[in-house]
Amino acid sequence: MNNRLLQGCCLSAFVVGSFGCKTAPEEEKAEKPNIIYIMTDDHANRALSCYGGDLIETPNLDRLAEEGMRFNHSFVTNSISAPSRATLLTGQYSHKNGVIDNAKEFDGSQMTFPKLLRDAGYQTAMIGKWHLKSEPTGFDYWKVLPGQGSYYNPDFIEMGERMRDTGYVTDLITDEVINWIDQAKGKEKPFCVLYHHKAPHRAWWPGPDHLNTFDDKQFPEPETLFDDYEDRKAAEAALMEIDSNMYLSSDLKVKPEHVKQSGMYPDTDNPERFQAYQGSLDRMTEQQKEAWNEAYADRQQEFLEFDDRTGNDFVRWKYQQYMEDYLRCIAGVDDNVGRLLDYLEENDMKENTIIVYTSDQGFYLGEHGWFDKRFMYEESLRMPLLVRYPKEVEAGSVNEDIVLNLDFAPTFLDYAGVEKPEQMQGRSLRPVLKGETPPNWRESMYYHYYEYPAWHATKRHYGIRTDRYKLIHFYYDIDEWEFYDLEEDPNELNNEIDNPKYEETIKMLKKRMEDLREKFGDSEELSQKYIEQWIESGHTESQF
Ligand code: SGN
Ligand code: CA
Repeated sequence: MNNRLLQGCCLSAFVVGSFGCKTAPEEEKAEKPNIIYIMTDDHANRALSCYGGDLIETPNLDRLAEEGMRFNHSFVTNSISAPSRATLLTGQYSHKNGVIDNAKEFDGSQMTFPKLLRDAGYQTAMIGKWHLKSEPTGFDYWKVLPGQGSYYNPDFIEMGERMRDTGYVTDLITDEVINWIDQAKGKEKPFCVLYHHKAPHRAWWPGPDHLNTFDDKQFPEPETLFDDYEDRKAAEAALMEIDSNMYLSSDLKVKPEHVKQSGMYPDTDNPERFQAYQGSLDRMTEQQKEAWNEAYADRQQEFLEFDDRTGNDFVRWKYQQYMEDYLRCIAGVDDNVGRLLDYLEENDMKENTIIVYTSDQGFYLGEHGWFDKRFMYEESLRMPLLVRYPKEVEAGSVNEDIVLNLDFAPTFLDYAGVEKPEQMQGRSLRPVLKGETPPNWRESMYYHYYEYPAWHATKRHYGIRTDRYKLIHFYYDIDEWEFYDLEEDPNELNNEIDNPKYEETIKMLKKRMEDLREKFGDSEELSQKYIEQWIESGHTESQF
């Protein structure tokens, strides 16, 4: 037995409260790293400069990439919020942890990594967007947004008690995280905090510090802004187009009276949306509102003066406003992550703290003409993933392995010296982070999305992705297969499912996908069961 293994044994012996070789608490603290897991909501890779995006500079997130590892093939297994969060906690696919869609409640009695870390002597906290309906379990401290939360002066639930804080959500969540770490750092035990932002989730309301950021910027348009969805029936049926599914009021911040004045009401907006817009404004203090109205005055003018609000130029204008707001929210995240990084440096905590930066899934920034996520196409499948841990991760390294949100739980347990429970379906990234990817690392990933009919009308589908190919099956009220050669067609515009050239590859992928379904315990029967449950609970229509 080598030294590391021996150490591991001692640690787990101590952890389970056994006898034999006990480690002193101070020693244990020195050995076990602190863990800070940062997750934003809907942050697309293209909106980080370290991923080569040309939309925004993110100097603080880039610091993590420069001082740690950047992953280029980090994927979500079900591209939507609550399922992604349940997978993070359990290390299991949605059909195993039960949260297959945003409507499901997380069963908090399940095994989760925070519970296991706590048992292993960690102090644990969960701060920010939770979105799992049931109360958080496994945390010494939690303070979460109810549901999706609000951007301005948000309500929080702190250990069961509801309150309203004054300020901007990204700043407030960061304050709480720094405060919690500040008291946790003096204790004997290492800590793990889940630091979950609401930003940059729809409806993209930027904070007071960034109301005028990008005022003069013209954002480059994605090549596929005017996609015609040829040979892609599910894409065609989706309701997430900037053109026809983005609201002037609540999404684009055009005042309801101006929408009415333009003659575009009631065709393109509705009273609920007006209310949503007004509701967000009503949360603001007088001072916040004044700053907001001043910053958004120009947009009202531009809108009212727009010549033809029916053509492609108007879609382009909407895209520009969308990018302004979305990226302003990201700028707020970047500042706040910077604040946390500075705090860690000032407090000598950089070396012994693992920091992970990721998002609950990716997002469309105009690709295919869209906003939102859900599809297994690249922009929403991919998540940013940056990991800094100076002790084991080479600064400035870049990784191309396929890694999944299933892997976080096993990774954190590995660092804490806790054995991975059998039911966890991911793998520890620790060797990958060390630059020693095991030879039997996964060569493909399995995906399954369920929430339909529902928001944005994204049909149910499952699929497989390798480093080069992607095969997707859309089912339920459709039976469509899609196949993409990502090397030839990175924008996924050419569905090659009927191209004889790929016949063998497609056959091989179908087989591999069946193997993965079996390995992970997914099946047709389960898909059917979930459809029945969904319809029974009254979800029969889609909205946007
Ligand atoms: C809200 C949004 C949707 C979004 C879902 C899920 N509508 O319902 O656009 O797809 O959240 O997002 S909104 O008008 O209320 O903003 S998720 O990230 O939480 O899954
Ligand atoms: Ca999300």
